[in-house]
Order: sequence, then structure tokens, then C-alpha cells
Amino acid sequence: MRFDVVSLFPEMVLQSAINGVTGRAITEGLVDLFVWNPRDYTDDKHKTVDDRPYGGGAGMVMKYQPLKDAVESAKQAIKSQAVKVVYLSPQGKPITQRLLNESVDLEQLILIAGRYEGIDERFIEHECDEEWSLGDFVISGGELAALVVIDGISRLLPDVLGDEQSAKQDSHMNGLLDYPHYTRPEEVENHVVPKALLSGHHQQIEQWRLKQALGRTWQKRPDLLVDKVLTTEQHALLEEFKIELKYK
Ligand code: 9D3
Repeated sequence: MRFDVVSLFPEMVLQSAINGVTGRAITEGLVDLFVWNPRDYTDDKHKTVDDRPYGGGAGMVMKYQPLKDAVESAKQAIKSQAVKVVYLSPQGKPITQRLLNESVDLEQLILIAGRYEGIDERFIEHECDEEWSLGDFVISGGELAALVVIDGISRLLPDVLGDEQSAKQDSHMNGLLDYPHYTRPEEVENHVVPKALLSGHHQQIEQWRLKQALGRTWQKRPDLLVDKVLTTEQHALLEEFKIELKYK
């Protein structure tokens, strides 16, 4: 899969993307990453990428033409059918695992990272397919959001994670929070590891983990359970969790 980021801070995107999962995916040729700077597509001597907002007010707005020409360069680099142009902005639909899962089959994803107050609305309307947001909080620009999307999609690509990890991805715990994790020693400052994990009984361990995942989701993120249909076993495990909680 190929990612093209349009950004006024190319080095910010490239420097971060060389680390971790994305970095390895790029090195192994499973992911291609290119960054296009709108400043390279200006035609005045000051390389102007922004201007004052019509109607007045504070802040600057990114100009249409440099963005358009940067995206055109990205599109011309490969003649792809499965291409999507996404503007990262606080007005977008929230990025979820489902959204990332649905994007993994694209050949090319062009990500527009804005700066200043935003970009000319005509570019969003006529050149972007979708608008995506990290959530209801304010950050300074779209680069970090682009990096989040690249990381989240890259780890879904075949061969990017090892066999063990990818098997885990479509496990039965999807849609729930993770269960708690423990490592050696068995006791630290009087805090012990839950007995079920020391049993060596694979089935008992899996049941305990599912119960914890259900219980923690119910405690910390009840919104995730609202539209989720629980199996009879899951329902029973969650009830067990609630009962055990009373005796703690
Ligand atoms: C404080 C400025 N705001 C005025 C009411 C508007 C505003 C403009 C530009 C807020 C944020 C930004 C820059 N943000 C992004 O480019 C961005 C973002 C975000 O701020 N929150 C969540 N997801 C994203 S994706 C891109």
C-alpha cells in the first residue's frame, strides 16, 4: 500500500514514520510513503501557501492551488484505481478500527494535513473524498493524525506483523478492551498474579481473560457494549465478573 501525505512539514512525517512498525513495513517494501509539500507548488517568489480569510477574523487559511497541485503530483505518481483522498480535520468522522479495517484494501491513500485555521473549503468539497478526525480535542495540524492513520493501517497489512500478532487481530476479543497482563515475578511487593493465569489450563486462562475483557469494558467503556450482542457464555462471564467485584 502507498501513502502520500500532503504537508507543510514533510520532515515531521518522514522522521516519525521511520520508527517501529511503519518503519519496518517501509524497509521491507510492504508500504510506500511519499510526502508532498504544497510550498513546492507555489508560483510566487515568497512561496505563499496561506492567505487571510474572506469575511475577516483571526488566523490564516491554506490556499487551494498549491494543495491541488500537490495532490495531482501524488495521483500522477501511480495510475491507481483504488485511491482515496482524505482531509484530516476536527470536522471529520472519528477514526475507528472499523474505518482503518475498511481502508486496508486501498492501493493509495492520500492524506491532507492542514495547518493554520484550516484549508479553503472548495478544496475539501471538490478534491477530498472524506474528512477524518482523531476525536473531539484540538491539536495544531494534521501531521500527527496522518501518522496515526499510517500506523493503524500498516499494521493491518499482510506480512507487516508476525503470524502470532495477526492471528490475535481477529480474535474473539474484538470490540472489547484488553484483558490485564502480568509478567515475572509471581509476587512483587506483596502483589500477586491472578491464580487462573498460573494454572497452565489453556481453557481456564482463555475464560478468565474473556471475563476480564468483558468486565473492564463494562467498567471503563460501557458505551462499547451498548450495540454489542453478547453470546450466552459472554453474558454469564460478565455476570460472574460483577458478582466477584462485590466480594472484593
Ligand atoms: C483552535 C483553532 N480552532 C478554532 C475554533 C479550529 C482549529 C483549526 C485547526 C482546530 C484545530 C486545527 C488543527 N487540527 C487538525 O489539523 C486536526 C485535528 C484536531 O485538531 N483534532 C482532532 N483531529 C484532528 S485531525 C487534524
